[in-house]
Parts: sequence; C-alpha cells; structure tokens
Amino acid sequence: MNNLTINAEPYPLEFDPRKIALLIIDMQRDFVEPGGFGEMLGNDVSQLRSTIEPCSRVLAAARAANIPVIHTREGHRPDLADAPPTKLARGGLKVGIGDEGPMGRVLVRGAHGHDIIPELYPVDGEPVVDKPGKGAFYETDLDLILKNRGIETMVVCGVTTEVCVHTTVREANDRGYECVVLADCVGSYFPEFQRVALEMIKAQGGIFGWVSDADSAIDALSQIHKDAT
Ligand code: C5J
Repeated sequence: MNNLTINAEPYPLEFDPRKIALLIIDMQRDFVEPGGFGEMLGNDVSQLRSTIEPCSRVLAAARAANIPVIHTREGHRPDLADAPPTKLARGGLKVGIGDEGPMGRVLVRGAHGHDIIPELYPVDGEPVVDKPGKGAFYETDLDLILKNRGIETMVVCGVTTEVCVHTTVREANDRGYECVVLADCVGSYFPEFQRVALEMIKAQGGIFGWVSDADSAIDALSQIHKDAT
C-alpha cells in the first residue's frame, strides 16, 4: 500500500497506512463530567465536551480503516502506592485523588469516574493503557504496544491539551514517533492554553509534531479503507 497524506500544519504529514494508530488520551468521566477530578480542581468541565463528537467520528473512521486504537486513562492503584505524595498533596484539595467523590474514588482505577466515557468506550482488541502520570509513556507499556505493532505515526485525540496530550506528544516525539494532534478533538479548560498549546506543537517546523482536525484525519483514514477493499 502506498503512503498517504494527512492535511496538517505546518505541512502535510505523509504516513505509511500500515504504521499508523489512533491514540485517545484520558477521555474519562473524571475529566469531562461534573463531579470528577477536573471539577474538583475548580474547572468548568463543559469546556471539554465539544471534543466528544469529533473524537467519536475519528474513532469510527479508525475502526472502519482497521488501524490500531489505543486508549489511555490517568489514575492510580486503589492503595495509591503508585501516586507520588507530591501529586496527592498538590492543590490542597478538600476532596482529591483517592478520596470518595460523587463518582467513586477520585482518579482511582476501578472507580466509575476513572473510566472512559460511554461515547468513546473501547471495544475488544483496543488496548487501554493505565498511566500514573500525565505522559502516556511514563511507567506504562505503551511503547512496547506500539513497537509490537510497528507503529510510527499517531493520530492524537483527548484531554487536556496542555497537560496529558502535550506531555504524551513530547514523550512520543523524543522516542521517534510522529504525532498529529487533532485541534477539535483535544480540549483544555482554558481557551488560551488550548490555542497556545496547539501553536507550540506546530511551531518551528513542527517541533513536537503536526496539528490537523477531525475532518482531515477522517479523509486520510478513509483512503486506507478504500485501498483495503
Ligand atoms: C490532567 C490530563 N489535566 N489528562 N490530566 O490532570 O490532562
């Protein structure tokens, strides 16, 4: 199969359709629904909800193209042994990580709030990477999963743009992966951070990666589907 191109900034990204994956970062209730960790930090979580519809369209296109889809979740063991004390103390929250909240224990694996929202729920065969930090490569098996599948390029969606998406894209870039971040599929609680975080990725000739959008990604992924049938 020939290489394909996704329309992106700072310039179109060429990719091998056998070596591309979709990575969806932390689309968990704790970040996008009221009563979760995001809201406990003082954020208006409705700011992130506009990402759900374009993300679900890209997810459907990735599934139709039969490319690997990988989901991540930020959170901790129930005994919190993998949570740095500094992270637990940060913000001096009344109800914080590990405490009982309206959706169960905050950012704890197995809690209702920790899980992925129903609109983007993984199906069988889609790995879910549980990560204790902001970056999806830190203390996880994501790199191994990608290497075993020969992945070189990732289409990146999820939240939040300037925290877990940025950290992960930087980690991926240093490991030699090419990431294209879809502007309408990533979200921030702060409109200014959203704008600047996307600028930062594509500045200086694409210092960390590329920026595109759901429609452009779907166009490119639909070419894989066409070629394969
Ligand atoms: C944050 C994340 N913002 N998934 N996590 O704490 O971006």
